[in-house]
Amino acid sequence: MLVQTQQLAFNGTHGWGPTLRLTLGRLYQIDVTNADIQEGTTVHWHGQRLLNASWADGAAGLTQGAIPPGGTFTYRFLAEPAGTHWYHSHMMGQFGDGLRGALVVTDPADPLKEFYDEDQHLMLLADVFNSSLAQQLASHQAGSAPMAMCAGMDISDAPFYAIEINGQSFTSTGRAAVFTVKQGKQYRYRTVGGMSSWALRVSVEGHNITLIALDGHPIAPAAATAFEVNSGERADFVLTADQPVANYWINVATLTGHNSPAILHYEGAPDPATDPAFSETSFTSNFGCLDTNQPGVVGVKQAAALKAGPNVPSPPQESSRQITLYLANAGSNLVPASFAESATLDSNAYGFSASSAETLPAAGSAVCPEARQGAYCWSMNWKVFQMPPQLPIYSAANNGSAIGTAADNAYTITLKQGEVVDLALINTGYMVHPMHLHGASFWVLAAGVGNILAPDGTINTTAAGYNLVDPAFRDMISVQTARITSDTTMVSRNGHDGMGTMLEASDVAGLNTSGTSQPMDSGSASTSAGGGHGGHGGGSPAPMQSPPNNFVAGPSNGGHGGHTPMVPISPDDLGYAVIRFRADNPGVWAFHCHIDLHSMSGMMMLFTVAPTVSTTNTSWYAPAGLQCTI
Ligand SMILES: [Cu+2]
Repeated sequence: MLVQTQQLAFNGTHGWGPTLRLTLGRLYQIDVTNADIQEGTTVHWHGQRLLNASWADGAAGLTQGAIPPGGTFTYRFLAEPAGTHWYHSHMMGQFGDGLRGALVVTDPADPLKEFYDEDQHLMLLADVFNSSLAQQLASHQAGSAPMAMCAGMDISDAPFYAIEINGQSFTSTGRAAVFTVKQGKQYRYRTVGGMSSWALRVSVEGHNITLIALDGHPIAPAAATAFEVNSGERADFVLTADQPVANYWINVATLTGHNSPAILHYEGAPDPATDPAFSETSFTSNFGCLDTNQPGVVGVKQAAALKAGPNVPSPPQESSRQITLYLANAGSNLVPASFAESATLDSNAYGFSASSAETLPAAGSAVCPEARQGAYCWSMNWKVFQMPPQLPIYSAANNGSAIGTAADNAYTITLKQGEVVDLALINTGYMVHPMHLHGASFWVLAAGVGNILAPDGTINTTAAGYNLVDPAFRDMISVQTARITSDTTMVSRNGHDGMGTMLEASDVAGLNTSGTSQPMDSGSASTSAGGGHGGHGGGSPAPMQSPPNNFVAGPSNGGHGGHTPMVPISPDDLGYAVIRFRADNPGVWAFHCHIDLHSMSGMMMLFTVAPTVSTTNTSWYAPAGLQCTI
C-alpha cells in the first residue's frame, strides 16, 4: 500500500530545510516567506535566547500573528547561545508535517574543540507519518487513535510509520543515510531530535560514544553505549573511528524497538549502496521493547546524573520563587483530591510580592474545554491552554503592559524581571513529557521518581541528588513517568494516558519524498516555507514486522463521554524534575511539551517577564506592524 501525504517544506526540500550555520554573537536577519500555506505559518528559533527580541520568537498567536500566504516576516536576533539548535514552525502541527531545519551556532573559541577532529556530521532525526498531525489529533479527539506502548513504560500516542535520518530511511525513501568516517579520527555528531512524537534511542554498532553537549550546552563528557533523544532535544556526541574498516549499523529505534537505521561507513569499506549486508532486508527491524535503564544508556532516567561541561555558568544559589506544575492528562482524569487539597503551587520569597496565586481547579473538576470533554486533552495543573484572543505582547502602544491574557484561558504566570524561578515539574501519568522553555536556558537541579515536595508544598531541596554545584544547563527537560507498579495497572486504565490498540503492521506504508537538502552558510538567509505536494511513494512498502513478545496491547480508548478516574498514585511514585532559570529576558515566553499532539491539545503555558519600563530602551517592544492577522 502506498500512501500519499502532503508534506510541508522549507525551500522545497524534503526532510529538513537548509542548515543555518550562524556565528556566535553576530546579529542575523532571516526573511521567511510563506509561499502557499493557507493557514499561515511562523518560524521558531529553538534554543536561541532572543535577548530583548521576544517578538522574533515565532510562537504563532503568542508573539506574532501567522504569516499569511504570500507574506514575508523578517526575524532579527543575536545568535546565542552557541551549539546545536534548530528552527521549526510554531503553528500547530506544522513542524511534525515537515517544517524543520537545523541551526548551528558556532563559537570560534569552542570549549569542546579538544574532544574532536571533525565537525561535519549532522544527524537530523524525524518521525514521519502517513497522516498529518492535524489528522492524528482529530483521530485522538474522536477517541479512535491507535497507540503503542511497552509493558512498564509508555511510549507514544502517535502512529508509527518511519524514522528518517537526514530525510532518509529504508521505509520511506528506500535508502538509509550514510555517514562516512576515516579510520583513526574523532567526529563530532550533532543530533537534533526533530520528532514530533516518538522518543528514540541511538547507538552505533561496535562503537561506544561520548556525549559532550545537550541542547547546545556543554556537559561533562559522558560515555554511553546508547542515548535517548526526545522531541526537541539535541545531543552532541563524539564517535572515535577506532574499529576495523567496514560498514556498521547506526541503530535509531523507537523505545518500542522499531529500528530505522543509518549506516556508518569507513573510507575503504564496500559501498553500502551495493553491500548486501547493509540492504533494506538485512537489518534488525524490531528489537522489541527497549530497556532504557540498562547500564550505558543515557536518557530520561539518567538526566540528573549529567553535569555541566566547560564554560557553563553556575546556577544562582537561591531562587526567589517556586512554582509547581503538574503535568496532567486532563482528558481522561479529573483533578485528584489528593493534589488539589494539599498543593502550594506558588511561593514567593526575597522581596518579590506574590503576583499571582496559583491554584488547581476544584477537586473532581472536568477541565477539558466543552467540545473535548472526555477526549484528548493535556494540561499543566489541569489548566488546558487555549490561544489568547489577542497577542499577549508587551508593546510601546500599551506602555509596556502585557495584553490579551487576563480574561481568557491562556494559562499565564507573570514574572518580574530579575526573578530566579524554580519550577517543580511533576509527572502524574505514564508518558514522558519533553518540556521546552522559550527565551532562557535552565539548570536541571533534580530529576527522578518520588515525592520532590516537602509537606508544606515547597520543593524539598534536601532530596538525594539535588545539584546546585554543577547541574547541566539545557532548554529541554524530559520529565519521566510516574512509577508503574505492574502491567495490570496499565491495562486496567482507560483514557489516553498510555492506552490504546497496538499498531498493526498494515498501518505502515510508503510516503512521498523529493528533493535534497542544501547547506547554506551566510550571515543573511532567505527561507521560504511551502507545501510540497505528495508525490509517489518512494521505495518499497515497509517490511512486515512482528510484534515482539513483550509488546502489550491496551484496550482501545473509550474516548467519548466519561472521565475515567485517575488510578491512585502515591506521591512517592510521581516522576519529577526541578529546573531553575533567571527571568532576565523581558517578553512573552512559551513553556510547553514538545510532543506536538500534547502542546496542540493544551500542555502549554506562558511566562511573561514584565520589562522594567524605560523611556529610552524599547528594543524589547514589538516592531510596528508586527501583528499580522491571527
Ligand atoms: Cu507531552
